[in-house]
Amino acid sequence: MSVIEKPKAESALQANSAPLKESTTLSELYADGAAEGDYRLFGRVADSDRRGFLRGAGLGAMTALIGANIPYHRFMPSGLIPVALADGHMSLEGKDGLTVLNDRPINAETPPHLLDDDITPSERHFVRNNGIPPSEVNPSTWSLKIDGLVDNPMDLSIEDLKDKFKVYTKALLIECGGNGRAFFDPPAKGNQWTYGAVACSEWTGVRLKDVLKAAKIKSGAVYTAHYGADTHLSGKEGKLAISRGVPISKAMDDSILIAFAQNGSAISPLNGAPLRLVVPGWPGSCSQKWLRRIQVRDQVHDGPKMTGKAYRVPSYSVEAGEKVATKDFEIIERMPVKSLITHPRSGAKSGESLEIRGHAWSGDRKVKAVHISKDFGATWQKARLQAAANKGAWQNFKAEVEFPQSGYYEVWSRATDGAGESQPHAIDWNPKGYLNNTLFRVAVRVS
Ligand SMILES: Nc1nc2c(c(=O)[nH]1)N[C@H]1C(S)=C(S)[C@@H](COP(=O)(O)O)O[C@H]1N2
Ligand SMILES: [Mo]
Repeated sequence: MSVIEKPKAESALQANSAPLKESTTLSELYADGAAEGDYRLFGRVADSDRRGFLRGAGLGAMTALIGANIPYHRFMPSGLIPVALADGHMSLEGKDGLTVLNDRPINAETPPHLLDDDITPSERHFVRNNGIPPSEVNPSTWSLKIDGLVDNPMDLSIEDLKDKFKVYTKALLIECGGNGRAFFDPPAKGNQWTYGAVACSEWTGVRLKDVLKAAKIKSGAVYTAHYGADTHLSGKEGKLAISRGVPISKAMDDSILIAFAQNGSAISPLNGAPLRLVVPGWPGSCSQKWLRRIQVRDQVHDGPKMTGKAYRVPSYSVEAGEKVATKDFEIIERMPVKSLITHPRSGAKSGESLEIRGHAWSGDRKVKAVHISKDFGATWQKARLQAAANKGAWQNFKAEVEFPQSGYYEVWSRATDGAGESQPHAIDWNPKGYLNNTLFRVAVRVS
């Protein structure tokens, strides 16, 4: 195989070699052609020994994008767009039917009708990546470090976790703090999640609480700090994509797992294999994937995406579009009460009666009732609401709706939690588009 030519426009690319913007998508990178795209994305990391093939960090990034090793990578020409990624049609390894919002890093949500199962299959669990996932993970050599403000720091293999601690399997909900961001006006920057940055898989692992107890937390401990094995989009050594934590009191919650299995099998690579945290009901960002280290701190964590405006909202309600000083932001803790209709899908045709199905949740709280309306909120009927499979899981609901005549209807769902909070018709705008829990609507055509 011959060495691939340098891209025609290389001098221009070099002249213009500002660091890649985090928001640049694959399709944008490849807009000028394969060689140019590859050079932009992988070229600078492979530059030192640039023989026209992918290697090193460039290869790692490519492997992560495809979600599999590339056995013949040494023959893979630089400038070749893997057909798996070609034409902007991203087929995500191990995922089924997800809508890709951003391909660099990979972010994909699940259409509501594909979330109909009580337990979300791994192929349908959304993906939210802030950086580049590790390209090689080996569960048998993986280790988790527990350190910081503890008397008994530990390095634990996955086998150690299984041997030393009680293993639990729980259905646990993960929802991204930015789920629903697409509906903010003026728009908020970031992934334009609609409804599907939420899932409830069954996770198997050990309780964070038990592990922290074994590490013997010292007095004065305030917060955890979570670290994963993914790398920053810039490729800079030691630069973290995201590192968040929770207050120690929250870390002691029975429901939080350090998980090594998802739905009875290995964790999906894009969902953090081989080890991740699952902190149900709090912003998904607390649930560190590819988990390598948990540090106990004597102050609130200040890692990437803990400070500034990330996963924070103004501490008072603001006008749409208003500028808010950074000091007026506070960390998001529990996610608000919410419901999702998973059957029928919006736009469905129906006869005179229709079964409505969905899920409802409210971070750290029970949902007390779900109400359904077929008349734009004029009247509401109570849905049959199940208890959660366990604390930290969503609750399923069903309702039978009768339509008086043919025509266009909207079916709305509104959950109310144990503290009496209900989903609102509209929520206060916030600069980064977090916590959108407005009531859920599907369109139904009755004929
Ligand atoms: N290491 C690591 N952990 C991470 C992230 C990440 O980018 N890197 N993203 C977080 C965010 S913002 C969310 S919403 C959840 C999403 O989990 P999922 O991708 O398994 O759906 O993972 C969290 N854990
Ligand atoms: Mo998130």
